[in-house]
Amino acid sequence: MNTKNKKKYYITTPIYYPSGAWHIGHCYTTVACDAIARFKRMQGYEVFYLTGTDEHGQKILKNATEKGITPIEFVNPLVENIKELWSVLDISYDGFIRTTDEFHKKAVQNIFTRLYEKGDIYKSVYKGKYCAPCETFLTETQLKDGNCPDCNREVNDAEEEAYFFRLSKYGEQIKKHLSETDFLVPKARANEMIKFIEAGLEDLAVTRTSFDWGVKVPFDEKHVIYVWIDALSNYITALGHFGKENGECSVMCEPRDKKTNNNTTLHSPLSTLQFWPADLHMMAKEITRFHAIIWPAILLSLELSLPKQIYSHGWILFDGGKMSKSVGNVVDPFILSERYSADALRYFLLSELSYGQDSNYSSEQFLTKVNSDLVNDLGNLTKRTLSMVKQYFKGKVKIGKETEHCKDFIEKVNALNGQVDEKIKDNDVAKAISTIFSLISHSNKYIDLTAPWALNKEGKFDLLSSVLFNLLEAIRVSSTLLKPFLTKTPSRIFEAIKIKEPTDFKKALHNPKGSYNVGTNEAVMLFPRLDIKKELEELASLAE
Ligand code: ME8
Repeated sequence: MNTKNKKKYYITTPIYYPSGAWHIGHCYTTVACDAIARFKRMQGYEVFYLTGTDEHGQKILKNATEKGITPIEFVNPLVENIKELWSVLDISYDGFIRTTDEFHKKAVQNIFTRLYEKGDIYKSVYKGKYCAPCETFLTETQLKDGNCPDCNREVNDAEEEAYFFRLSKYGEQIKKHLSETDFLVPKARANEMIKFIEAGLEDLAVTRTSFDWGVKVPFDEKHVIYVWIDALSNYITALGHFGKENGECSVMCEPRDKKTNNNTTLHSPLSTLQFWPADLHMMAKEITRFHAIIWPAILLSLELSLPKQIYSHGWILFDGGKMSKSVGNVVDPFILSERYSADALRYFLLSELSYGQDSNYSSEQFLTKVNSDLVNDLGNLTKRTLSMVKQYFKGKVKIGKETEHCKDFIEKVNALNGQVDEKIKDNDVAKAISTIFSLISHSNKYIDLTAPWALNKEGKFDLLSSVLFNLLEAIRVSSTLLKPFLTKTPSRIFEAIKIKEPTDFKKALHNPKGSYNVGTNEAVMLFPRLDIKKELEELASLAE
């Protein structure tokens, strides 16, 4: 594939801690980034989508020790499991990085040495507080009511020899960048970060000596590099920066779906370096500070460009992350996708979290959303339209006479692409998908308004053909735009309306069709209607 002249787009999720069972919270960021990555690919960008796992640190060591196994024995099955999860959810990542990858560890050592040689890392004694769950050293001023400002849990006194990174040196520069640009969105989070910097940035302890599950400081091996320098660096080491042979990228996956160009692109090894700076780092709000303050400071010190944007989304809230029997809340993504399909789970996640906001998860909300949007709106529109085209025209319709509301309707269909693109530019996947679904629900209203059955009775076949043609156009355009969000359903719709599945927006959306021949086969059932009461009982038993 010739990728020489394509515009590049680099998007990342956080690298997740393999410390316990994966839940729908982890899926949120990964599915949201996947939708954006697929959207950009369909717009013709050469995309690099990176995800992975953050495997070092005290917490993981503790979990492994408690189980009587080594840390790597502890993380390996969890890493396999998350890859399986991403396969179930059709995540089209181009690279998967593990912080235990040899090339990454070497690159982190090179980064550490570069920072040290620059004079931005120095040795001193760390005295202060440490939050073990967040693996974060904290100063007194950072504590909130004596507790960790991020997780609100208790902190311990700590004192040890450590290397420090001169974070304070970069505070003003980062503050300016946060105030004057859209570097961090939503803006409210940028304002929080500005306040944080104004309260006084202190240098950051970046090594530890009390445990050794981590990357060793190359010139002082009793120190391990504390997790955040190790973890944040993944965004550049994955592309080959600071590697032994600078430019050799070791995390690339083979393209998984060449046919539809839907998944990954095979990037030539040296070209991956050029994906930096990232276009978008996405994460939830609790780790915004690390991405919006510490990471830029490291990059400034390394004299690399800053990422173009950081989007910090809200949380899916559920009973402390646990499945709850009393309300039947299942947060295990494997169970939900197996029972209701990966597309149902993708749809729910993508549409549920409003831009930057939190949202409570409940099984009831999930099931209700599937029934109302996927079964009623999308499923019914496809089924009703196809059965009318078959009944009235033996499957064949073409563009014809237009009434005033036909014109309005087609204008709406034609405007959809631009509207969805605007939302994606804002990283607002929920608005993007709801914009598509509002056309779908509007199409159902258009059926009621134009009453094709009456047109048939009155013998207005030209108009009837036109109405049904317009509906097929709405289905075709909305399914094309839905492809980045739902990965299986649009293919089934294209099969049902008998057109070739589009692989890029430009060709598909700028070439309106003049006619359809959908054949006379039985209509497809996209999503079966759920009996909510029964499903809640089933889920309650699965949540045990
Ligand atoms: O913080 N709602 O890893 P982590 C929404 N290793 N998003 C959620 C979520 C929820 N309930 N739960 C998890 C780490 N997430 C570090 C990151 S990056 C250099 C290092 C998502 O396993 C969300 O993206 O705790 C959140 O920021 C991330 O998982 C935290 O993952």
